[in-house]
Amino acid sequence: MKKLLLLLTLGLFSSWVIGQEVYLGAAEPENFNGHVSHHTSSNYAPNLTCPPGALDENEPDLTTDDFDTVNGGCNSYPTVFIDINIGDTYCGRTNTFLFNSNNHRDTDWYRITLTDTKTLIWRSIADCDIDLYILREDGGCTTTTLNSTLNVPAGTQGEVEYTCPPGTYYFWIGYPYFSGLDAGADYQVTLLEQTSQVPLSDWAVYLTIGLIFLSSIYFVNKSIA
Ligand SMILES: [Ca+2]
Repeated sequence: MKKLLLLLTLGLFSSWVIGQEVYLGAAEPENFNGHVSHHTSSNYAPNLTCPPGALDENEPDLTTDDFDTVNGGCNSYPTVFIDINIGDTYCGRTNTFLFNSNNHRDTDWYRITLTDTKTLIWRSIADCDIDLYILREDGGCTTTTLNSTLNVPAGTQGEVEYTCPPGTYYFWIGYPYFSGLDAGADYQVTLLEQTSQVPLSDWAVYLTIGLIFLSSIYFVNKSIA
């Protein structure tokens, strides 16, 4: 019964996202034509080490017929997310596995609720190719994809950015394919806020220009008097 509910959830979710021309699902879709052999280039040696202060995703690699009970987001039943804060870095893993003899991938969903508008950056580097998405939650698992970057190569930093009004947002990371990564790979992902504060050095320039301008007016007036 539990598996049936999960499959129903996956089926509903998959058909919705295919209609949106993005695919966030864990199960390999029937029409998937990605290049499975395109994953981690042969000369790339996994080398990520988790930086000090980073948080642990705490999800073991999924194996045959496993449920994602940590952060499978809308691919899990019931849905489950990791609530992330701005400035957090998570060290995690992603992999591929079989579920009901079908190809599946681990998808990791992080969530934040904003009370004011912020420009957020979803940045990652991984020991395998990855996809990144920023999604707006429009009610449960009805979502709108706001930005994405696909097939970020292993060992390369990728990021997506979006100016988010108040609301709830999902930040998605996962392997672009559904097989070929059963041994799993490490990733690091960070949620950052883009600030537009004027650097201190720029203020010094503006102040100098202002003083020159005021001095000019003073001396012009003095010479006329
Ligand atoms: Ca994971």
